[in-house]
Amino acid sequence: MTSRTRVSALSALPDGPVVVSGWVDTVRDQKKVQFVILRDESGAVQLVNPAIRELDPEVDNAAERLALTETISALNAGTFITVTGQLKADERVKLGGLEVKIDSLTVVTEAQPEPPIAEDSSVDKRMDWRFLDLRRPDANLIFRVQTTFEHAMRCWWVDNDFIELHTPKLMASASESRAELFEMDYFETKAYLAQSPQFFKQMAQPAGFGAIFEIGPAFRADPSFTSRHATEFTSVDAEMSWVESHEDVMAMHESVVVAGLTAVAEKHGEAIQAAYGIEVQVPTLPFPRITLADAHEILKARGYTVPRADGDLDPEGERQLSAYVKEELGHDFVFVTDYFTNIRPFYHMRREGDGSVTNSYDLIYNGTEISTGAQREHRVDVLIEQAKEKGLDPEELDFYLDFFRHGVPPHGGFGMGLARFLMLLLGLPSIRETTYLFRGPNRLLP
Ligand code: AMO
Repeated sequence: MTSRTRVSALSALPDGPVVVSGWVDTVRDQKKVQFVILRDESGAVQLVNPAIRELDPEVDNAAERLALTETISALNAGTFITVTGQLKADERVKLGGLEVKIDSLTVVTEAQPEPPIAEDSSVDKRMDWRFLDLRRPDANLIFRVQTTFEHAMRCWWVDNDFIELHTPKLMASASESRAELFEMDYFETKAYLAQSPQFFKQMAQPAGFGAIFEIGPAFRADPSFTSRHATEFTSVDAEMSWVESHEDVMAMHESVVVAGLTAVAEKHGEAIQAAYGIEVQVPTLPFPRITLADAHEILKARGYTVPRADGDLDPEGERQLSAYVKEELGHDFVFVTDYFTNIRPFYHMRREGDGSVTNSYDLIYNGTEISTGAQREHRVDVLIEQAKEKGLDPEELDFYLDFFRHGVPPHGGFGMGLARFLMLLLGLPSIRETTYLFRGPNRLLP
């Protein structure tokens, strides 16, 4: 490792010699002076070189200085360089109030002269050249925010005695439904990519783990081209024993979200404001709760009738309901509870005394669904009936049903899309921006 100083650390140093490394952002090549803006993962700094344009015998080290001037003139944006120079604080320098006067410059790897993307390139073009797109400081920030958010959620769970799991993504059966299922050859048989860790996170309950979480990949063969769907996404999941209803799951869920957002606001609030013009709001507890039936009434009163015959909220319904909650309750989040049985999977527990609704919820954030959660049905005979009713073959589910045949506590949990959360937090138009490498029906590269 060279003893380079990260750009963000320069301001704490006294004037004097430094080594900085990064890529060339821009070059201003004036006759008498050259300026290079150098970027690294932590920020940008101005480098300066008093240029000489010919061999002048009056000047010390004229040959070296002429060579340096010519090297700088030939630098392409994107070229990675290492510079040794003299750091000097100077209030007049707009960029950070300091600059580095170059003593020597090494071209480490050269970039081609024409960058393949510009700031106004289409999102698809930018995704083709994602590694260059990610050099934008505001793109870099997204993944710093993601790191902080995940870390804070993980800390919350660890502090509350949850066990972290890594469940397999190769499965012998569908985990959510036969729809949107990736099938693949697996030696003499077929395998399926996990649509969620649903079955295996539930398995931790009869395993006696008490409470678990997982942050990992999930796959959906979803052919749609919306701003919120990917064929591979990172799913944030939790599951815990001894819940009395979905209410206990929501209480855990909202605490985890608040822990994540508190850390993001503290660490990145200013940077997010500067990059995206958004003030990170740490939501108050508890989040509002509205039943799905009431949500329909609220929307109707606003002049919007949900078009879906099955009663599920469509994207416009979610937006309108969020707008209502924001106006009336000043909250960015809303739990929509008591989903109708016909639009929920077989493993959701139905309401005692009213089989038409489930002990379940969706969490909506700034107008879009980010999560589904529920209390699970843990009585095996009821579970088998519900599976049959949903057109599933209990024999295919036998390995899962076994989890409920040898003692299991009542339990519940949720799944939450990480990229969706970040998109809604930062007010970005698509999860393509908040996924490191997006995967969609026509994107497998890079
Ligand atoms: P669900 O299918 O609603 O529930 O998924 C949970 C959350 O995962 C995210 N998500 C997606 N993100 C990007 N692209 C997709 N194609 C995609 N599909 C889902 C969303 C969604 O709200 N097992 C249940 C959860 C549970 O009950 O614990 C499940 O997977 O943010």
